[in-house]
Amino acid sequence: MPEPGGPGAASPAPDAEILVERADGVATVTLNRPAALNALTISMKERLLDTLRGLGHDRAVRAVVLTGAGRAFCAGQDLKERLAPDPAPFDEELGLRYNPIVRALRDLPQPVIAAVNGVAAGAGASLAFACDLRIAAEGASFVLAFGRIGLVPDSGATWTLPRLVGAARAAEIALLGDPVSAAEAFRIGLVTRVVPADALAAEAVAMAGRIAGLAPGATTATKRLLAAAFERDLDAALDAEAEAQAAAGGHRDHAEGLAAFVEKRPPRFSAG
Ligand code: T3D
Repeated sequence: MPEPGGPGAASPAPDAEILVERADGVATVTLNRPAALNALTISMKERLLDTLRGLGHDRAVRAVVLTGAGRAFCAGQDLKERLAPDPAPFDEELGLRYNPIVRALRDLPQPVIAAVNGVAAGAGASLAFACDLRIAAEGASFVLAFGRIGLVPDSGATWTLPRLVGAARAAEIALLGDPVSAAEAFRIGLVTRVVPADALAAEAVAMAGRIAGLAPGATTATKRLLAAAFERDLDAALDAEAEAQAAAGGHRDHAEGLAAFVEKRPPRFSAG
């Protein structure tokens, strides 16, 4: 039974808007408003941010899966909340809620896998783009729906999408706003795997579990190096790799990895 989101949360509340399930070094975070396609309310965004920040301090968690309950991954901003009297100003909504979530995904020491179970629209797509890896169910799709309601792509989409699929494809996806099917997302490299819907959760957890079995310090350093790759020139990247490798090579997990290799046994890496 997933537990409600937030560090230390314990009592089951299956109606909570953010669910967290921990097992074997993997935390699965589920956006849980299926009747509204997991559209994001203020309370949900605040809970998601708290949850991600809490997971960042949880040394037992080595990898995170982000997914949605029901038939959607996330339909982005809850538009009905925006139509309510006195909606939060856009700069507040982005500055205090969406952007910190995107930064939290980037800053987490653990890699995050988006398990895109259905439509990912608007900021829901942006969340998936901000994850380290994306896998999708066969019926999933990505829609940069912002233009249809007179908005611009936000929550990092104008930054992440060109890096993921290149400038030309990003321009077509963002400017036309047509749905990108899972098959097309795979073809253009937006997702790395497409699986039947009923296999997605197991596939995501298995992938996360493989990451959870690796040396955590080296995994975090790899995430950081990849995240910075497009901001560095080759010389800076080589220097950053050398620095990270010196740290990894001096860690007991490297010695353990070498010992496990020569002893022909699985390594027993540290807890983080
Ligand atoms: O603060 C700010 O506003 C700034 C930040 C902005 C970030 C953004 O995310 S802006 C973009 C917001 N998202 C959208 O524009 C997407 C809106 N939704 C859709 O275009 C479609 O629902 C989908 C393409 C995602 C799915 O279509 P479909 O036909 O499969 O489902 P549906 O029938 O449209 O929706 C099912 C239910 O979910 C429906 O509720 P009902 O009528 O059965 O009670 C629908 O109203 C609800 N729903 C879907 N998306 C949202 C939503 N409710 C609130 N907000 C939504 N975004």
